[in-house]
Amino acid sequence: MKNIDANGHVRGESLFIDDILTKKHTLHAAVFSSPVAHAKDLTIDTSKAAQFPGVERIFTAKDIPGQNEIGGILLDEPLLAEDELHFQGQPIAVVVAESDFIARQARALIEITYTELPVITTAKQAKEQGKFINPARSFSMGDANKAFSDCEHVFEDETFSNGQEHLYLETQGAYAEKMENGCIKLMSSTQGPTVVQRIAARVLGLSMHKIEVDVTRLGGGFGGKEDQATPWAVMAALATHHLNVPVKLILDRHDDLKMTGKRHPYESHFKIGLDKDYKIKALEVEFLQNSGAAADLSPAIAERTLFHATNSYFIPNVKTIVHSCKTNLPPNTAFRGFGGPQGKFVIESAIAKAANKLNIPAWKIQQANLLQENDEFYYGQMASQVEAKNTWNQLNKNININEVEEDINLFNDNNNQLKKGMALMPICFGISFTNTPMNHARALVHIYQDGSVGISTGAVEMGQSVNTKMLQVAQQTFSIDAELIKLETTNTTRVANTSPTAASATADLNGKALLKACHALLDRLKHVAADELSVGVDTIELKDGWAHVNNKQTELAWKDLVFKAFWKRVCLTENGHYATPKIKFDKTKEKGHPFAYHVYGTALIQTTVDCLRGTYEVDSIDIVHDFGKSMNIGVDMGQVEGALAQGIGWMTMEEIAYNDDGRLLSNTLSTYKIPDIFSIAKEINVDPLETEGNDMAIFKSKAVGEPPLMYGIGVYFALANAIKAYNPNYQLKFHSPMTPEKVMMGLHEEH
Ligand code: MTE
Ligand code: LUZ
Ligand code: MOS
Repeated sequence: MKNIDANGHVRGESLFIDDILTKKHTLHAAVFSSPVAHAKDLTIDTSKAAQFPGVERIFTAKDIPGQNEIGGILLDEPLLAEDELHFQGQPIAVVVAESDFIARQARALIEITYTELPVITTAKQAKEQGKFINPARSFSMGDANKAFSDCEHVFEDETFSNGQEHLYLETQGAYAEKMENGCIKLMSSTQGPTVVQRIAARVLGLSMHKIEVDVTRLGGGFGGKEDQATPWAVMAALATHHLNVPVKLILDRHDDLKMTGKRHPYESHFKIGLDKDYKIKALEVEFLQNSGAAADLSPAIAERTLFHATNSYFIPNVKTIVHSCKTNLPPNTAFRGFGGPQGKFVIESAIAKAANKLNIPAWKIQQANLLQENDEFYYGQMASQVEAKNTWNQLNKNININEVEEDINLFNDNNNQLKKGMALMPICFGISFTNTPMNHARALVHIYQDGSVGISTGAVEMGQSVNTKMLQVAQQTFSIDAELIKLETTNTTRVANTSPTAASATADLNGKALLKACHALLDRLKHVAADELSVGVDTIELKDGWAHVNNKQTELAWKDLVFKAFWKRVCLTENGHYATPKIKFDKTKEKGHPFAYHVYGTALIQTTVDCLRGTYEVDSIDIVHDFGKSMNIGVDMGQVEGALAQGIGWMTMEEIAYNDDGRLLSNTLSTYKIPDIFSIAKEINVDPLETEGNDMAIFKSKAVGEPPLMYGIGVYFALANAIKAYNPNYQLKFHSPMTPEKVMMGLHEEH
């Protein structure tokens, strides 16, 4: 089935926040934010700005009727600054005016004073000064310390992986309307409608039942709207609450880039130990996460970094620790992979370091250490239905790794200006929110008396086509024409207490809830059909829009059956609830079974570096990916390609830069470059691994949203290998992204 939004998107008819037709008297808001990264003694004078023609009112922290607090995991972040400023771009005031343009002009007239304080921009500085978001977390298995002394080879080094801007096409925004009895309706571009509802209620001092959040779709989220869509919606709600007219707040790109957090940069230190057969016996990693000025989702992201610190390898002795370091940058947040990519970059760096020192290809170490059935992940879960070797072997069958390596060596022997490099990149990603209580969902299904169906779930459509998958679940269960089924908006009054659309688990959680609801309704309809046809209910099947008895089609059509059920006063509405079984995690021991299952895959990346210019191309990426039994291969292939492009961008060209004052330098799309059609691979082959699938996944179709991003990490190492082929003195460094400037320096460094 094609993405059900395809026609609307192509015609420009799909609705995003800015497309909602605003009501008469709607006002527009713009956010005034901190020009400095760290200060105290803030005073705010809005009098000049308030007199600007067309300005209705300017809101500051004083106007907040409830709690000035938007933190989710920790209560450490105000909606609007009071006395202290903690990052450039931190919201201070909301200007509400007749138009967007007026609001933006007026905000330039707001005057503030403050006393500046020293600024911290890197995780290392923060650690040196003892500035942390929360206590460090540490996972371990075996005894790494002791194991190192038995190792034949031990290597250590430092790594850095940079942040990443989400660059969703639709910037952050919301539209708020006052309803009767002091209630507020919020249209928000959020991955977490319940997060917005809960925080809006807290800030306004209202109960959650007075706030309704409605989400049609997002023009991309990528994690950037899991937590950070909230403040803008709450600001619009605050203005509506006071002014009693609708208020729209949409960040322009410049404000969005400046005010919102990004993927976390990490500075890390690893130590890896191998035996004489290149088996990894011990690993120690210290991760320094640059969390920014408030917790946001940092503690959860730090946790996932630890979970993925061993990628798809079995290592018997591991000790990892992560510090969430408090800096004066915008609070960094969820981004596709959620700390997993940062964890994997370090283990892959460690393997590359070892390979380089031992003068063998890294893939030999990777291959020798792949996870096997019943290996224990170092957080206690036993590996099952492991596809690490299967994806590797199938890839090797598709494209012989040895031959590729020989071809590349031959090419490099015969070329001076161009050098090729290859790398393998296996992935293993755990599916479930690592915070076990978040793994549940609900779905509400109405069958209308004419036989059409309306579906509401907690899933938010953000381009990943989750609505298409939800429609497929209902369509396949009822066996009716897809035209009869409609996906409703995601709305907190229809489906409450939702977890955000995140962790790649949305289709699983909401799909399983929906499946339960559909089965309950199907069962009721079968009883009605059995009654109508005077046969046993076990003989009934609903197929292709008709009731069948013992596999023979009857005269009873879906629509007539539904109407008869309605006439018999059978309930045609059902609410399904699903909570992932079996998962658990004990934080006091840091052990458990946190994931429903893991997604595996292996990629082979080939690159060419132009050693005169320092430029490069990704020639090809061959992947064998574990989709389980994909329920929509078109959609899933799209997810692999999109994630891969983002992974390549993160590792090669996307370079976030802050100066020492905490000012974002890469604050426009001319200074922050994301991959285009020319910079992703010239050839991408994605081969689905044949498997039985996994029962914990919806229709055995595994989660696909985030894992393939991590194939992009291999591009870094393929490029490093190409540089090495040109310059034998090149000392492998683990400092991403691998920009052409870095390639150039690597090509010509002397040691
Ligand atoms: N695909 C598109 N087109 N747009 C997005 O914003 N977000 C990604 C991924 N794929 C995203 C996307 C992220 S970060 C996640 S967690 C998953 O989709 C969430 O959706 P799922 O749980 O339905 O896979
Ligand atoms: N969000 C979250 C996530 O709150 N918990 C998670 O474990 C997670 N994992 C991936 C992406 N988002
Ligand atoms: Mo995705 S980082 O879980 O929104």
